[in-house]
Amino acid sequence: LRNIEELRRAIDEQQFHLEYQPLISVETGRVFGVEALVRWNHPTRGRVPPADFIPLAEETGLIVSIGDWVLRTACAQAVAWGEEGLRPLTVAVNVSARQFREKGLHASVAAALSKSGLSPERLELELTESAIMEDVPTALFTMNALRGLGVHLAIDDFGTGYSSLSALKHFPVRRLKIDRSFIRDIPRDQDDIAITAAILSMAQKLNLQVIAEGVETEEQLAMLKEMGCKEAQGFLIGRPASPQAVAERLQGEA
Ligand code: G
Ligand code: G
Ligand code: MN
Ligand code: NA
Repeated sequence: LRNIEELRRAIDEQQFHLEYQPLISVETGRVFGVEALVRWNHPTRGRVPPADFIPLAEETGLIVSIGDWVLRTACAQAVAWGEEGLRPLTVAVNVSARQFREKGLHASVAAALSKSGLSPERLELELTESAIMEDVPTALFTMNALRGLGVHLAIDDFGTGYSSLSALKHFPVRRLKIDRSFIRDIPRDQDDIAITAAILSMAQKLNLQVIAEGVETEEQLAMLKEMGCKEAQGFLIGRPASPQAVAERLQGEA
């Protein structure tokens, strides 16, 4: 219970900040976007990993105000980078199952866009497979409404839930993010290679982009490239980093 109070205080006292992890094109190595990841710097406990507070935030509903802050901050940051002269990037924001079910999500996204002035097509919302498969008709309605704002949608942690392939066909998503558990043991694990190949082939037929998450080694990146995976994310490519570090990297790339 003490944790709930601490989480509330963290929101009020703005103890959160965002880091941004690069998303690259495998072919060129160029950064095309970043994923925003929330970080909690607790006044006495130091850095609290998201895995230690996102679940509690979900249970208590506090994720809604945290998520609202994340959306506003990420959109504002994307605009700030532009004002520094960086080329336009996609900014991806995680939306948890609870946030996805809340009626206020659409308004929260719309407000983040209008307050920041970010062009909607630059924002991508990462939805989890389990959140959208829970109630497909409702999910479809919500996703179409979000698309109506002009933002893009991605399915995060893809392969860990049970996507009905027929539902996938109807979802207005642009990108699948292959869960890092399938990438971890590539190129050693033949099953993981087969699963990744199946996702790539299905995505191609459905006209979806695919990004491999959790790429940590050159061998993984080389294998993914050979398999036709066009996008990657992971510690090899870049750790989640401050806005300043992202700006420096992009300036170096330009
Ligand atoms: O950053 P890290 O890999 O430790 O994140 C752990 C988990 O927390 C991941 O599942 C990630 O999606 C989730 N997470 C990180 N930032 C956010 C956020 O801003 N909102 C939500 N809902 N989840 C987040
Ligand atoms: O669930 P989601 O995909 O949003 O989780 C993102 C989390 O994955 C972030 O917390 C980020 O720190 C973590 N992450 C990103 N790249 C890697 C990687 O190469 N290896 C591992 N183990 N974790 C990663
Ligand atoms: Mn994610
Ligand atoms: Na993921």
